[in-house]
Amino acid sequence: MSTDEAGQGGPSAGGPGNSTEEHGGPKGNLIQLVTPAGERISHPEFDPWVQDITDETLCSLYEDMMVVRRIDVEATALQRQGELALWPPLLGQEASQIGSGRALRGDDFVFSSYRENGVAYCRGVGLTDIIRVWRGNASSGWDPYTINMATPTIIIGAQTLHATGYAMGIQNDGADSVAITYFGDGATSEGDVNEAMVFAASFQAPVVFFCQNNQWAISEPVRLQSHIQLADRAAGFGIPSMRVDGNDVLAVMAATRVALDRARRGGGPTFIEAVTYRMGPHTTADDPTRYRDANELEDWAAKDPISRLESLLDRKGLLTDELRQLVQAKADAVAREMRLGCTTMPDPEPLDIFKHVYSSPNTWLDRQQDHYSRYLASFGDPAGAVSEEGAR
Ligand SMILES: Cc1ncc(C[n+]2csc(CCOP(=O)(O)OP(=O)(O)O)c2C)c(N)n1
Repeated sequence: MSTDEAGQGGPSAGGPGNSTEEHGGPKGNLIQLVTPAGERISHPEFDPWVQDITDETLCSLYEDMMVVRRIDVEATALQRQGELALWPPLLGQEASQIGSGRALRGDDFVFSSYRENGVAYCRGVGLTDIIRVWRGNASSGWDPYTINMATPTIIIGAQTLHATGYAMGIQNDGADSVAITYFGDGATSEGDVNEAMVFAASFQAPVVFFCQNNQWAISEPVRLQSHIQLADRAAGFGIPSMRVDGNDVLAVMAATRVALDRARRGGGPTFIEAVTYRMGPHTTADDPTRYRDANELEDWAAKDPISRLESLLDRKGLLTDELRQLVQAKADAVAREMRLGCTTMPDPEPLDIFKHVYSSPNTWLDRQQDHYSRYLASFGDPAGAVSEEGAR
């Protein structure tokens, strides 16, 4: 069926080691439409799903991938300069995120973890909204209904339950939109993800489980999470799955479209394993050199999703100086806007923390707010001071 030229290994059946290449484990069919060298290869089953992709669209996919990489670089710099508390880079996962994000319809709904800033970009998120939480200015970055994407879930895997519940709601409404949930390889070991898949299968809910297998869950390699390929886990739930080259934007788009179409037509959930690599640290607080081999990064750098698309564009005569300049200018403009939004973001009022906790009045919370107000007021009015201890 498909070639596995990228040699992108899934989990090994051979036990722990330090490489993410296959070690004798079963090698599933990796859906690939563009090789790491940028050669477009034919795939009878998946080609029809990207037949409409014109040269222009291909260039726009390239632009989006370059822009989100630039967002990542800028946000990392902002963190290093003390403007953000933390940032979870998506470096290396641009094809997985843009390929799937661009396959969605506006009325589909996304439930993601913290790393899907590329998907958020596809949904049209405000650039300041992406970084609001990471600056510590708000407990949530945006109104989910403005872009049909819930704000990121830090609790690993919990968003899969939200997606399944939302998908059951879509089903009850008789709509043909789809919920898609993004999570990592590590999340597949969480109870929440397994429970979400049980419910999704039982109710044939229109939900796509999009797993970005970036090979690492912080310092834990995927082979410790699973001795079979992650895509094969779905069979145990009665959920069809696909294993796609996550560094091939066209293949990811094709696979996501197949899954979305199945869900829209009442065919229930699909599990997609996008085989990719987290080229950066887990977050800016992490140092991956402590637990992974430099050779591994080098191997994956050779399969860089953006270089691959550039090679394809080059083969097609589309990678002109003009395109490069336009894309660079766009990426720089986005980075500038994001930086400005970050550094000029007004600090929140201390009492804002009580907003949006409950939708209706809550006497317990009101009491806490009142106590905290008096504590804050005490700084300006020593006579009415409440001790810090008392305010706790
Ligand atoms: C329920 C829960 N357990 C543990 C953590 C701590 N934690 C944060 S990120 C992470 C690893 C997640 O890895 P993976 O699911 O592969 O996603 P990735 O970060 O690679 O995108 C863990 C264990 C958490 N946030 N939530």
